[in-house]
Amino acid sequence: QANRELVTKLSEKQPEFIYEEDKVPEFDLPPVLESSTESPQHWTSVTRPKLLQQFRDHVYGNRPDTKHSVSTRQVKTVSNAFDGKATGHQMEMTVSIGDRQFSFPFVLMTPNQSKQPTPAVVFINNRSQLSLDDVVAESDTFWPARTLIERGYATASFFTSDVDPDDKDRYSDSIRSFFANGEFPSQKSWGSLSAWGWAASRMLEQLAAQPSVDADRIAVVGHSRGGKTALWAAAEDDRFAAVHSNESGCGGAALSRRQFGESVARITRVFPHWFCRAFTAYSDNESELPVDQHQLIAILAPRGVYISSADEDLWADPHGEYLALVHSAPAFELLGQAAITQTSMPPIDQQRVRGKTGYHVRSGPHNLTPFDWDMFLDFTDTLFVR
Ligand code: GTR
Repeated sequence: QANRELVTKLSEKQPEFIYEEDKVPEFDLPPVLESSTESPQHWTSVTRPKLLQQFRDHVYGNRPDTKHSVSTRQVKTVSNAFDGKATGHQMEMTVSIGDRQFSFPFVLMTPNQSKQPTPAVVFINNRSQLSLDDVVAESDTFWPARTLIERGYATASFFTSDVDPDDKDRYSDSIRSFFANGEFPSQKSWGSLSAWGWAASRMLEQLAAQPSVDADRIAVVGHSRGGKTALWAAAEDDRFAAVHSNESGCGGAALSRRQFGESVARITRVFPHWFCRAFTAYSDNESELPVDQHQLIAILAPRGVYISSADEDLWADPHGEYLALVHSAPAFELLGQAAITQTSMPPIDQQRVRGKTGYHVRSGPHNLTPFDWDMFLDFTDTLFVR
């Protein structure tokens, strides 16, 4: 589907990366199910936990099991945000281990006039720190809090770098360093994506604790590095009922073995802090990876998974993102759910939904737009309808 001119331009500018389908190497994908006669019980108790552990050990890292406690403080409340439709809270979360503490801000918005408990969205904001005042002033469409409220969703969000600085040279300021008491991460310990996913789970708990929120209908949404995080957050935490991973590319929804656009070698060189150190071993060696990203989506079954791409965002490999979703289908089907299985991509700007999975490729560049949000909320509305 990709626009020819763009492919030529990118291929000339960055000849070391693959931007053309016929340059994609041949590969075999590791299977989602261990056998064609696998039972749902076997998947849930054996195959899925094994895959999850492989993703921890080889891609995203293992979270610490250090005993800790979490508390929150209300910094400011606005009870009539969005023409009286929402109450907003500027919050601060503090994680304590012994007498050491780590704090970060977050914002929580709940609809004012909901008769029944509402669904909710955790948004992983990788772009900027937004204060409650920013959110109420609607200065940003990246996290369209008003739209979410008007569509009947509560929502909470934090800025990734407030939890784990998005900078390979700032480990000492991260929650990972805090948990490790300053010790350098081992080969298999968590990277920033997992730390951000951990924070997404804390947001889920804050939303679930609101009397107006239905804890069984909480989704997690992220764009790009935030989209990689959203998938991993939901893999680690099955309390998330749905995921939207927008243009997440390499280390997100895109199949690593295709090496299309961003590769494992490039991502681990430029963003080594995102993954566990062991992932670097698969640079230019993708066929040795014990897993690929379709299995990450499979781990999320039978929950709702929505993947989206942008047609000019070849760096994130739209086709590879779509194929990963299609190849995750056996897990959904085993668990009695329908999922997208069609191998050809849907037309640009048209949503495809089948059962528990959904997809669109939007026209235009890498971004999370109101269109992407609308498509995702249309999808979750089908899942969350009561
Ligand atoms: C790019 C990176 C991608 C993607 C993107 C983003 O520089 O190569 O993996 O995460 O940033 O987060 O916008």
